[in-house]
Amino acid sequence: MIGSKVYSLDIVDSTNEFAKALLNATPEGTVVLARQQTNGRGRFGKTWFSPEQGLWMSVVLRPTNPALITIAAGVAVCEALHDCGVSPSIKWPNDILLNNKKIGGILTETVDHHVIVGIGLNLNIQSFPDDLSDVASSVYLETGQRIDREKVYNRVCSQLERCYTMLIENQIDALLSLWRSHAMFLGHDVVVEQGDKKMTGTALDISESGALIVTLSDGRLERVIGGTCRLLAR
Ligand code: BT5
Repeated sequence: MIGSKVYSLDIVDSTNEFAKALLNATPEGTVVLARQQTNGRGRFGKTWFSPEQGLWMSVVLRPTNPALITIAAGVAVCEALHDCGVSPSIKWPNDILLNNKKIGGILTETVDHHVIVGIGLNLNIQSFPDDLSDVASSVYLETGQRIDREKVYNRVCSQLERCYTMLIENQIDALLSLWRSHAMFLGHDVVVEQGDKKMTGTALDISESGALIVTLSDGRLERVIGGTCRLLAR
């Protein structure tokens, strides 16, 4: 189902924006794929650097419960790269890291009953702007090997199909187990920021709804939805 209809573009502002314009007229599983984005976006309107040599795609889904879509997509991306010989990790909630550098991200947007899952992966990008070079990298820069974009794309579609099926068939335990197997920071002290709120604690687990469960220093458990998370510097 995923990828049975594909809009394959050379250049677009943002695959998520292109997908939004199609929503009511396209089947579930439609993919928008672009070689380059001129206005790629991250969460909260942040800019996403999207030159050629990356995988920039969006998938239209219509889940009854969209809560775990970002989690399912993160697992799918890790499993897909694993199938291609690369082993990245997930940093809750939506970052894909390799050697502690961000090589990808997921942007999930909901419009009415549609969910657009945007996936960005830095595959063979050879350099990054100065403001990103400390935090971002690509599979090529981290492994020294070029990775086949077509192969990664195909694996992402099949793994997303697999993880989405787990979600709609309510195999949540199995999906969360897979997520845990790729997750970094579990058991570590972290700082979590959610809007104006900043918390320090130990990342304990993920909840059935995709929240990060953090044990605060006074022993209370906090469930964090959205936001960002980083290791506590010692
Ligand atoms: C994300 O946002 O990580 C989600 C990125 C989703 C991009 C895909 S590409 C296909 C689809 N179409 C779109 O327009 N978007 C999706 P967030 O967690 O908010 O991270 C954004 C931050 O990551 C930026 O503020 C930068 O610091 C950093 N960044 C920007 N471009 C990057 C890149 N190519 N690789 C790694 N980090 C980057």
